[in-house]
Amino acid sequence: MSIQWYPGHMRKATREMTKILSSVDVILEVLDARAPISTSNPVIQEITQGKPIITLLNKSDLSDPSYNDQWIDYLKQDKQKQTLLINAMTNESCKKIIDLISALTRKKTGKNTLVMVLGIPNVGKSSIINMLAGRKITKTGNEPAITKGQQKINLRNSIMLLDTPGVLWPKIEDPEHGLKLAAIGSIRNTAVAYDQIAPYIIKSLLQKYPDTIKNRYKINVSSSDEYEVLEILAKKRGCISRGGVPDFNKISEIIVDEFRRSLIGRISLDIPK
Ligand SMILES: Nc1nc2c(ncn2[C@@H]2O[C@H](COP(=O)(O)OP(=O)(O)OP(=O)(O)O)[C@@H](O)[C@H]2O)c(=O)[nH]1
Ligand SMILES: [Mg+2]
Repeated sequence: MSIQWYPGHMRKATREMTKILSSVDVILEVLDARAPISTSNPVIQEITQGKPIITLLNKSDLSDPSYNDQWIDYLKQDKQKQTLLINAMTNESCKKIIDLISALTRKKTGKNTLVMVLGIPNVGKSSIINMLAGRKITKTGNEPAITKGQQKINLRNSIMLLDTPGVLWPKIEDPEHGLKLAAIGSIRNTAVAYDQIAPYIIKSLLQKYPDTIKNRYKINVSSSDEYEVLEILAKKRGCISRGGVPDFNKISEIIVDEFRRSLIGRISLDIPK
């Protein structure tokens, strides 16, 4: 089952990004540090070729710290791009980002530097703009498609930032890829339901982070079957429908929410080879 969530505004946004690209000086490509490969949009890769690109691995406070540096090393193999690991909820990385932008545009004189911020939905593009501006200037929110159109923000140091709506591509062929994007909140819940995402999260935890389930939910997991574990969790959390059957929708919503808020632990879904 491939996943399709490509509403009209994304098609329009991709067209508008392509149109303005010739006047863009630097691209800030935002990826989610929990899934740096899966959050990289092949269409964006294609249209931005030849432009100076700074890749920001955002939400590094949510990803598995033991993989963060490995991902940076891996991404640095691409000599066309500069790469930084960041957390948009703090302003620690502001100076580094501004310095990199300035270094890439040093030769220019007299005119503003236009920096376009690109990425799939919910990776933190608008939050990064607010961090760089030092104030809440663009709308953010923990669901995809918060930003609906381009917005220019003038920083004091002759840098003009361009916020853009998160865009996906017309069809995500690999179902696991789609589930990863849904797990981190980049695909709307109406396109991939909680009771599809939660079994995927549990399966990933059982394979890669088995202790997290034990620690968070205080259960002994002897089963390697994600549905059996979900059933145990439903009972433990009181998610029982009339007639005593486990309410899979309810427990699924809880698991997805706790995963997204990092309550289960700092978990990465793309694992470096
Ligand atoms: N923990 C954590 N949360 C973050 C970080 N960056 C952004 N967020 C949160 O992630 C959610 C999405 O952030 P936005 O800045 O709205 O994301 P966006 O990429 O602009 O999303 P769209 O406009 O919908 O494409 C918000 O709830 C932010 O508070 C981060 O580095 N760490
Ligand atoms: Mg936004």
